[in-house]
Amino acid sequence: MKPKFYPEDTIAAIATPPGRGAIGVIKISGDQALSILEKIFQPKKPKPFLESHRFHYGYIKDRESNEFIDEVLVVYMKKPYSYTREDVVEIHAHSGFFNLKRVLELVLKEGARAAEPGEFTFRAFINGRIDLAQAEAIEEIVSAKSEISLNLAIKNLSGKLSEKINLLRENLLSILAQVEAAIDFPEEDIEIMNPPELKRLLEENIDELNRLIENYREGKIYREGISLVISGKPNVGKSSLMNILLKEERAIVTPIPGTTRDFLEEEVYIKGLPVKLIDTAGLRETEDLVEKMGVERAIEKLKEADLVLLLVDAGSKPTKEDTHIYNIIKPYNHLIVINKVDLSMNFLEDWREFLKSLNEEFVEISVKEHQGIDLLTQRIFDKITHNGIPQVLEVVPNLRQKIALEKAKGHLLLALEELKKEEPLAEILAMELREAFSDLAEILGEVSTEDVLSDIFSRFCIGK
Ligand SMILES: Nc1nc2c(ncn2[C@@H]2O[C@H](COP(=O)(O)OP(=O)(O)OP(=O)(O)O)[C@@H](O)[C@H]2O)c(=O)[nH]1
Ligand SMILES: [Mg+2]
Repeated sequence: MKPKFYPEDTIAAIATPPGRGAIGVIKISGDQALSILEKIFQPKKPKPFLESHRFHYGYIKDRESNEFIDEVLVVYMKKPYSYTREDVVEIHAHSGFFNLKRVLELVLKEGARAAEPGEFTFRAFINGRIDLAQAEAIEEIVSAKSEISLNLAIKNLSGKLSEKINLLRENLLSILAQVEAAIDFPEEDIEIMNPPELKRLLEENIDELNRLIENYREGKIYREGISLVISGKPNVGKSSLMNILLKEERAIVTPIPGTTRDFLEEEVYIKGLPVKLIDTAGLRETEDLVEKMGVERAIEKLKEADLVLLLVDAGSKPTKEDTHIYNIIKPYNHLIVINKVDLSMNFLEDWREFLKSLNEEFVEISVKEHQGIDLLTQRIFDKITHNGIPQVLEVVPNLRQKIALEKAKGHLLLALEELKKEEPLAEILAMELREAFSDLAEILGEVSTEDVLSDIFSRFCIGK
């Protein structure tokens, strides 16, 4: 949507997703919300007025045709105690796209305008009920891909990130106050500024910014998930592993090497992490045109992997070919998995030695006997989250916020540079501090451009 605010418009939309369901909600916000409702709603028990924040039972009727439209519950939320801080009405109707569309059309006929995506939340932001970081948190709640990312978004909605940013801004303001005092008294500027003390304060705040930026990296894993590529020679059990991780027979498994030709992608959760699992064609030199293309694609897929599982077969000795494949995988974040340890004729010792000589850690499993799979998922989790402990992340910025944090950090680093000079200039320090301050303000939406707002709110669905 264009992030323009048309406060005179009363807006309306279907707020529930399309498809079969028990109820569907139509939301109206703006000055005319109540009067529109009064035109189309007939309470079962007529009342002199519709009490705010109470459900009322009755019927939606078209006053022109006197047509009965639906049996509903309605709630009116008098401003400012509503989502948008405007008068808001919700009509809880029977679900079903055509029914909801009919009620919405009636609402529009009586004077509302169809809302743009995110326009309700945009109003909540413009009317000062939430800041920009909280508006983004609402979108993140709606689109959360894992419970952990949902929890993070809820924390941000409750204002955790905003609090942190405000604290940082207060810190910067008090540093700025010192520097500005020095500008006012140029004779004693160095004493007033107390460079070692300023340096300490700046470093403290840079550390804090670094922590937040680092949290972004961790949070991203939960927010967007990771992609896990299963790679290795033909017939080592890649598709079998894919199936066992998915807990369904998704990929075709046969004893014939070269079974999987194209890659297969499926979503699964590993310890709460959203994971895109990718099974690929076995890597080998081949004359078969289709298989050759599959192998090329398998190698191509490595590039998008957050983690590559290199699967090897305990049933055969490590060979030159294995070294060759290992060298292909090596540059990527990888974990080596020895499969088929159940085979009585196995070369497990050779593999252990081979991998130890390469200084590689590995996990031993048998897909067939369901052995070592829990350990494997744990190791996958550890590899992805680095420290392996499911961190209790308090405050996690999103990409836009992280970029603003990095910009702020950049200015503080420049201020630090200036401080290290023999005669640091208070004017330069003040300028960098102000820049950093305004980068932080951007996070909360106090100085956002139309483009930024447009980008954020266009990600919302209609009705939110
Ligand atoms: N003994 C034993 N056999 C296994 C194990 N895992 C897989 N297999 C067998 O190994 C054969 C190949 O398995 P797949 O999963 O198709 O192997 P793949 O790596 O996907 O093979 P391609 O798609 O040809 O590259 C099948 O006969 C599986 O039943 C295991 O842990 N132990
Ligand atoms: Mg396969």
